[in-house]
Amino acid sequence: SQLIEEIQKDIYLLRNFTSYESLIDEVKAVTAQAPFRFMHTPGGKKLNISMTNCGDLGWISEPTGYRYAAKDPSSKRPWPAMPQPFKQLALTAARHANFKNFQPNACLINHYKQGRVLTAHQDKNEPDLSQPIVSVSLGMSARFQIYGDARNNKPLEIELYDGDVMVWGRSARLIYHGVKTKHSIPHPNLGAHRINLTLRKV
Ligand code: MD5
Ligand code: FE
Repeated sequence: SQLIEEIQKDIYLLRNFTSYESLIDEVKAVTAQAPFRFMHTPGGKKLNISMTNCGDLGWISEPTGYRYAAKDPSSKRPWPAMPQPFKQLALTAARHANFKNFQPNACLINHYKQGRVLTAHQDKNEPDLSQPIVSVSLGMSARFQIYGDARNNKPLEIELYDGDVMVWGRSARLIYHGVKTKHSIPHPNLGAHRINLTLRKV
C-alpha cells in the first residue's frame, strides 16, 4: 500500500514511490538525445542547475525570456518523446492526490551537483493552472523549501530522497519554492548528483 501525506494544503508527498533504478534507463535514453546543458537567464547569467526536457514541449531560458519550445535550441530537433514510464508514474501519483484528469505532455529534467541551489521562484509559464505539477526526486537527497505566497516568507523545509514524488496543484499551484543541496546525502549508485523530473501540462 502507498502512503500519501498532504504536507500543506494541496501539496502532496508520496515517499519512496519510485527509484533511481526504476527510471535511470529512460533518463539516459533522453539525455543521450538531449544532453543536460546550462541555460542562461534573460539577464545573461548562467543557471547553476543543468537541464534538459522530453515530451511535446520543453522549458527553456534564453535572452528573450523563459518559454516552452517544441524544439531543443541546442540540436534544433524536437525534444525526445516522453518515456511511457514517466507518464504512467505522473498519472498514478496525480490520481493519488485526487487529480483525475492530469494530461502531462512536458517533462523538465533538472540535474543538481552537490551545493547547487534553485532560488525561490514560481512556475507560472504553464497556460492551464488547473493542471497539477508532479515532481520526481532521484539520486542525492535535497532540501526542498516551500515559501508560500511570497519569496520573503520563512520557508517550510522538507528533505526529499531518491524515489520521493510530490504533487502540487489547486491553491498551491503558484506557491514560491526552492531547492538546496548543501547538506545532501549522496546516493549509493548516482553519487552526489540529484536528478529531478518535473511533469507538466503545457
Ligand atoms: C526540483 N524543480 O526539485 C524542483 C521540483 C522547477 C523546480 O522547482 O521549477 O524545475 S518541482 C517543484 C514545483 C514545481 C512546480 C510548482 C511547484 C513546485 N509549486 O507549485 O510549488 O528541481
Ligand atoms: Fe519550480
